[in-house]
Amino acid sequence: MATFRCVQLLVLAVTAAAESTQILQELSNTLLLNQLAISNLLAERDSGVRDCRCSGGEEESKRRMALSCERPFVFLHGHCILVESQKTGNWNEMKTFCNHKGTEMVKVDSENFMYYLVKYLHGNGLAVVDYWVGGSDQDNEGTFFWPDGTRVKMGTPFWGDGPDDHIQEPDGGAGQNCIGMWKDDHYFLFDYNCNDRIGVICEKV
Ligand SMILES: [Ca+2]
Ligand SMILES: [Ca+2]
Repeated sequence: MATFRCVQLLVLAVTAAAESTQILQELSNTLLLNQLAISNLLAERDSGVRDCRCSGGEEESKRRMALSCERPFVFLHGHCILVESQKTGNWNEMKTFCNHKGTEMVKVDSENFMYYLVKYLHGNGLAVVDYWVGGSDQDNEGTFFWPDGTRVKMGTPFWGDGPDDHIQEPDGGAGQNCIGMWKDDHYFLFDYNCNDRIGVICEKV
């Protein structure tokens, strides 16, 4: 009888231990899932997805783009970009460079994106040359358009000013029809002569 009681107690102990193990396992799984969720949120915050104040469809589109944006491209504040600092060329040559990679020259029409873009250049050893971006007024002097046909926003905070005259760009008239980001003026936008030879920033669209 004593032996049977011992067996009963042993079974109860084993059962309790098994239940404890299961509870611990469930707690561990919950912890792992929470950690994963937090790391995903942090990654989204850093990439700018969570900062996208856009409709549900647009946010889903940005999310898909973030997932498909693979090296050498980087996902930066809702844009999948490629910075080319080694190869330089005139505006048309560098437009072709981007097009051959299935991309367009970058559109910089959000101050937040511009902030993260310039920060990225400085933080990754890329603040070494000027860069072409997608805007130009080649087709209609004085009216600049991005590759997607939208108007380039003028004035502050996008456009820089000349170091000598302090007149805000664009200032080149018919002699300067292509937009670049000028290193020496903190990468603000400038209208350049389209034949200047500088780097380029491309963007998947
Ligand atoms: Ca012009
Ligand atoms: Ca200019």
